[in-house]
Amino acid sequence: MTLLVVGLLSLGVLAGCGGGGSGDAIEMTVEMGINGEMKFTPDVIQAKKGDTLKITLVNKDPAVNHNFLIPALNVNSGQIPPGQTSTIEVKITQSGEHDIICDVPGHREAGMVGKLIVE
Ligand SMILES: [Cu+2]
Repeated sequence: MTLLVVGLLSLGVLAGCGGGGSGDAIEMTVEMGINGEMKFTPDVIQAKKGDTLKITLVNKDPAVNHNFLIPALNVNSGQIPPGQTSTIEVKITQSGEHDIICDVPGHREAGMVGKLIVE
């Protein structure tokens, strides 16, 4: 029940904040650890150089901390406990394909990786 309420609330927040905007500021949500799986959802993010991404990170995992790093851009969310949300801003300064990882021990190896693809 609590999870359902939280889910509905976050949908409401997304609907409230989404749409339109100032051109190069892009809001998105990345969920982590859905059903306890070592995954980012989505695991591919596309952007253009010069964009600023406002990424809301939602740790859906029932039991495990996760984090979100883009080493090439010096992005590190810090630890996000189960059920918690954190928002980060990422200024896209380099084109190319950048790795996204969770560096909690064992998670990267278990497949908790993604890509930021910058045109
Ligand atoms: Cu993780």
